[in-house]
Amino acid sequence: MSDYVQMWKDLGMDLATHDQLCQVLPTAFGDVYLSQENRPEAMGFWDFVVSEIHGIRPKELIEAQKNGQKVFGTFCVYVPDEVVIAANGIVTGLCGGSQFWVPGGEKVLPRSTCPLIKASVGARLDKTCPFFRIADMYVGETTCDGKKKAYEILGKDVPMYVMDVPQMKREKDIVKWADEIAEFAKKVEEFTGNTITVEKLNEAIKTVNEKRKAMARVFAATKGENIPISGKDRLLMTQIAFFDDPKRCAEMCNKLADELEQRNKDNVSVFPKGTKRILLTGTPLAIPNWKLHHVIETSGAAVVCEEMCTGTRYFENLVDESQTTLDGQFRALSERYMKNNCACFTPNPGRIEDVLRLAKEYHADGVIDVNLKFCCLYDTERYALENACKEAGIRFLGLETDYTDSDAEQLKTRIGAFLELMR
Ligand code: BJ8
Repeated sequence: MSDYVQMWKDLGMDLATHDQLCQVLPTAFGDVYLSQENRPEAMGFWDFVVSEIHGIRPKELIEAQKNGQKVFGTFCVYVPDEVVIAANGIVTGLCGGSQFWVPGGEKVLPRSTCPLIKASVGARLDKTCPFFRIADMYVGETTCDGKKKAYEILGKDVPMYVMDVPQMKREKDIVKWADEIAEFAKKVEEFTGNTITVEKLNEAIKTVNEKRKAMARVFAATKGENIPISGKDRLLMTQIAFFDDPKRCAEMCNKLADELEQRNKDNVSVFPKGTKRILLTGTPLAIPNWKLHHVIETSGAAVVCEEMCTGTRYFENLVDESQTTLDGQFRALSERYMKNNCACFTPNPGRIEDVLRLAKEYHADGVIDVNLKFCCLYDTERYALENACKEAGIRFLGLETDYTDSDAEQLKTRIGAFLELMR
């Protein structure tokens, strides 16, 4: 990535500290990803993107900015990309998934904050992530308390817009979220200088729907007995989807799906027959958090699906494309986004229904619920989820972890014992 040094300098990054990150990432990626056998050829695209993670896409974004486009950084799957795209803006995910950034976050946040928030704040304050430097505006949301307060710190030296996410799902909440989306659209118009028309928003809705459909095809490939792709590889595809151009993302995911569907026809599996199938649920796994998938898949099981924001919550449910007024489109967006079942809602029976449904669809032998330390929302929801799984006769394991490797051995032992029970 040395070709990008000047670009990083121009972005005001801390090059010495950033170098340390650049040194560890290839080894971590090699150990976790390149050690796998018989990977789908189409994964070459995502391997390349990771090898240039702080170079190739940032360069594209900077070029787009030179051509007058604005970049919006987001932290949650409730923020509707469609609105930004309709105003000729670009969306990039900003959630931090590395322990490297956590100490920087701990300088200003309580230690008892979830690692995702600490890493995101650390990445910004330590000046070691180009995406945080490039974004012209950050878009936050009122989901959990930790994020809400962190946005006050993050918004100190960059324009910050916070969307007020309802905490319940009554009709009046859907109306409220549609209003909130309409207000966000006004802000985006003002910031980009571009008007959002019905036609442009409809085109953006179709673009994002196509991306969702393509990702859904990749996921669907592991519903059958044959497992043509590892959970690790599918997770990487999902993680990169938050950063990539949506049209290219759809194209590459469709290409991967074609290969996986052919592999299924030819019975090409990346796991031996009879490998135990795990449905993972819980808090999101932002790049480069591959720890749990790695432990599970090197313990003799396969992750066949993720009920997570870095999983099915990101692409399930399409936005209605038939609306002919902006109000109708905002309502359609609200309805789709409010189908997302984050633990910040109360009550949140939809997530439990999703987990039970997905366990069936993907023929899971067991559910592992993973919680990032100090996320009390998902931690508390575990009680109801575990009971529902037990009632449905689904084996359940609850785990809590962070971004460090200090609990890797303990995780291996607990996951190993869980798999042993299944056998
Ligand atoms: S829709 S899961 S992306 S809020 S893990 S920061 S909730 S303390 S990331 Fe999330 Fe949107 Fe919900 Fe998804 Fe807070 Fe919990 Fe940390 Fe979390």
